[in-house]
Amino acid sequence: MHNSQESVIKIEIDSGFKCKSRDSIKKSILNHLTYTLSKDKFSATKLDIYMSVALAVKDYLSERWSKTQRTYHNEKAKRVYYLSLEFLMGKSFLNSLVNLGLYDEFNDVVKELGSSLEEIDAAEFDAGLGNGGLGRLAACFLDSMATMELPAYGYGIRYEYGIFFQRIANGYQIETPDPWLRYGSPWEIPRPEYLYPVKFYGYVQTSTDAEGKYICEWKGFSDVMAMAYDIPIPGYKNNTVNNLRLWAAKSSRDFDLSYFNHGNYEQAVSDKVITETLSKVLYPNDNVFEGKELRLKQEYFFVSATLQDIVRRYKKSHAKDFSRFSDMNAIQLNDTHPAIAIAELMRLLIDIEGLSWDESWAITTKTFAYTNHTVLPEALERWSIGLLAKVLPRHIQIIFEINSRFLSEVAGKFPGDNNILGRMSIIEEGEDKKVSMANLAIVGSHSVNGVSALHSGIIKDTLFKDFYLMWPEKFNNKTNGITPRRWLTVCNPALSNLITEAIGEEWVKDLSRLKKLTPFAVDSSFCEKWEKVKVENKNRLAEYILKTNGVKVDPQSIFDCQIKRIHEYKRQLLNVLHAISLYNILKENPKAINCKRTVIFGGKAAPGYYTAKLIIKLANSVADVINNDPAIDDKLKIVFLANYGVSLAEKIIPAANLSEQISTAGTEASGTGNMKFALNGALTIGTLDGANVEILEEVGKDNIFIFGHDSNEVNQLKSSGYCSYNYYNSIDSLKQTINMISSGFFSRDDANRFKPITDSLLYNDHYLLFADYESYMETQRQVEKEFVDKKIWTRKSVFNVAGSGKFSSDRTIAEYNSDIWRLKPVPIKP
Ligand code: NBX
Ligand code: IMP
Repeated sequence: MHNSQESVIKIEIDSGFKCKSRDSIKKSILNHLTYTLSKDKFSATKLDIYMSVALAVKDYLSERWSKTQRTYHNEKAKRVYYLSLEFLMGKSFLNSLVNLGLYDEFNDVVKELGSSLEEIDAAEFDAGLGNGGLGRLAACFLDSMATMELPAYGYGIRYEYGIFFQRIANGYQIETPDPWLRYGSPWEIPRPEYLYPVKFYGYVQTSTDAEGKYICEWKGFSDVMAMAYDIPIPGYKNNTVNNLRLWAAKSSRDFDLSYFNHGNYEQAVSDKVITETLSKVLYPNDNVFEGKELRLKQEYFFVSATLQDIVRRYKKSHAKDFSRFSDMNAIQLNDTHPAIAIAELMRLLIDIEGLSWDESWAITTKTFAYTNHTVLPEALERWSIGLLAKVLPRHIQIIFEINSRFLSEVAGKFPGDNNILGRMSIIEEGEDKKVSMANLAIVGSHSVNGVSALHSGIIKDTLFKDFYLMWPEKFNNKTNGITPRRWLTVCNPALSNLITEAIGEEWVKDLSRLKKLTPFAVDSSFCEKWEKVKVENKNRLAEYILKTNGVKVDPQSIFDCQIKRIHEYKRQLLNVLHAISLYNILKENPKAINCKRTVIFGGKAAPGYYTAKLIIKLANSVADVINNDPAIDDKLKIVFLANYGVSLAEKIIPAANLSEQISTAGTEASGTGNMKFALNGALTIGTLDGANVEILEEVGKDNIFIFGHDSNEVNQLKSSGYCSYNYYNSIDSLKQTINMISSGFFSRDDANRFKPITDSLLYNDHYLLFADYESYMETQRQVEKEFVDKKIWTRKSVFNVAGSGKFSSDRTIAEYNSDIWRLKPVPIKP
């Protein structure tokens, strides 16, 4: 440690919380403007206003943050650490106000100062430190853990560049960097005193000490420093403020003056730049593994700094007695991205703390729990042995040792079965040997969970079948959830208020109370208000669409939304095929369907994912043709909204009527967008995949549109030699649609542009779009019939909200806690 964490203040500074009066708030904002930013009424920009108001909000967070951390120490609480390479936080301003219970006060003060909460919110950059569902789930979990008063910490990387910005130019995705820290973030607190060295490369030297004990030493390494930045995570209307600690890479040379003094100055500066690239940028892949050295180093960098911090905190109360470590700490691994932590904790306990292998292994397996988020084979992390051995020479030894002990156990359990050893081995044999991080995570954890009932079943029956046979008690399900604060209170205040008027405000902390809305579904004056809220939300989105895309959409049309990462398994293409087929129906007879439709797409494609990018171009090309064809009487519009992320989701979801959740059954682990839509009164059209299955159970079959093959039927189709070409040949409208795409109807300047898409559908169709096409078409016709009857639709909309109670991340976190972590809530006194 280069900078002591020892406090130098000897007086008591806990003087209670700041006054929440409008006067104090105003004073605090003006103080920040005047003293922190040195601005006045002649020079304050929009950014200055945002900064000074945000800093005033942070003052309220800071005092609660300190008190929360002090209380955890004083009460020697058991803690949970949520380790994730991604935290998709979005904006913090409005969410902090709502959680602090200061929304109305700030609203008034800010108006008095000549601004508005909306304007201030617009000046904030999203913290986009994640790709999609997995990263946003981590953010929802932080909110729930703080709301439930659990001593919880998020740990991750402070990427200088988050998920790229997406622009659409000529229908194509263009990526530009996301410099979210360009003007600094008012929410983060740099902590230069929390600074840890992280080692890479080098070799392991073995020896025996005076007592004959075998010693391993990591030598010849180079190191990078990890410096902490903290972000406060407030609970909803309690005094808890938990901590999200993100690590930034700093050159270790910065802390070594002689390097600059005696070395080559230019070399010194360029070395510094190279080491600091470690935390520069988030890898923009979603559900795909890319075996890059820099990514492996990111994973280890944050894991190593985090475990050093956890051990430091533990030792403050337990010194070198590690026997209580797993009683005091739970570590949850968000997928396998941080799974190297299992080898790292073993290394710390054995090489640094001097514990035996067996003691260390018992502590490790009792501490770790692993959450799987995908069954897609291309997403599973499998690091090549050569790379791992080069970057982490000690860890590869530890992994081999874990594996050899584990395989002896397997051999004892399944005598004579040699195949099972190969299937369960952490080391995958082959020309280029690989370390299966999923297998390591399962072996090193006491709990393995999937993220929906269906997905957890698939894990047990197929993906991790052998492990389930060996340790059935390790496996469990934790159906995902979303925080009702951001995904209803903050993003849809009008609906939120209407619900509170009807059933009281307790639903915000106990979402199961939404059940009480059920009788209101038949109350016509309530339903009128409900409809009005939705229409107002749609009007706002229509304005936004006009501004960004120049397309005029009818707020009376059905807002049909598919917003998520672009991926073949999510089948945005099936949605596009439907839009073209619908266009063909309307071309033939504009009166054939008397329901107007606006199809809204949003989503980023990984920059290296060729097919996903071509799908974006296709959606935009189809939109161009259809939106400009007067023959269909404005019955159908298609828009692709650029730069989908948390903030855009908060605009779209409250305005949606129809939620598209149409992945091939068995591929989407859970989905969480599906839950956000239902909570905001949209009806789902979906397959029996992921959490859709549970949404169906909660809202009832009359209030959701289910179509297509279920996961068993998908498996049967695939094993009996699925041939998509037969569907093409026998379904006329499908044939017409595919022929239009392949003949250049949507690409007049290059008839072959979309051939890769049509060829892959005709001759492979890995995700069975053709097999589900007819059922999807029929179900969409049913949707139209029901949408034109406003009364019926609104009733179903209310039933969807009433049935969403299960999908609060508070419920999910309560289950993690009672089944896996077993923490006692620690309330923070005012
Ligand atoms: O995790 C997602 C699943 O696809 C969703 O079904 C699920 O609801 C969600 C939360 O459980 N997975 C996901 O978002 N994965 C990634 O973003 C990802 C990122 C990097 C990577 C692999 C996967 N290397
Ligand atoms: P950490 O949990 O050790 O990382 O410390 C986080 C914060 O908790 C510190 O900044 C202090 O505000 C508080 N804290 C740390 N140590 C103690 C202690 O021994 N008693 C009470 N509060 C503490």
